[in-house]
Amino acid sequence: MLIKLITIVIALALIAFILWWFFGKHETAGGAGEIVDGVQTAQVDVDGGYQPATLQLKSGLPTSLTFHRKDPSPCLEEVVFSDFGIHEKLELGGNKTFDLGTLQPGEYPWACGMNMFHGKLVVK
Ligand SMILES: [Cu+2]
Repeated sequence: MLIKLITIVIALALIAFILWWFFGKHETAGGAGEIVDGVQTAQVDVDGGYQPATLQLKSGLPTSLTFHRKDPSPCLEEVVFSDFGIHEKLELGGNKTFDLGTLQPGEYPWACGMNMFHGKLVVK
């Protein structure tokens, strides 16, 4: 009787965990910029998507964003950042730095060349 009860409890816990794993909101905190001598810099690793996919930045500072591509898939070889007129190829294993100027508050999305992977800057 007790064994049965324990089994049911474990089964329910397992189901709850599976549901959480697949459907729960895994809130990724996102990355932040680094401010050195009044210039804000941030880096995004391109590796099976964008890490971090959300960057929290401050407005009113000259900002540069670097993409570091680790992923060989052709899907991620281009980055499109329409708010800044950017549509560039990323070299595998290389860094590409974009000068974004001084940012205004808002959200600025970017995507891969096929619009399958997405990331965004959240500027406050
Ligand atoms: Cu793509």
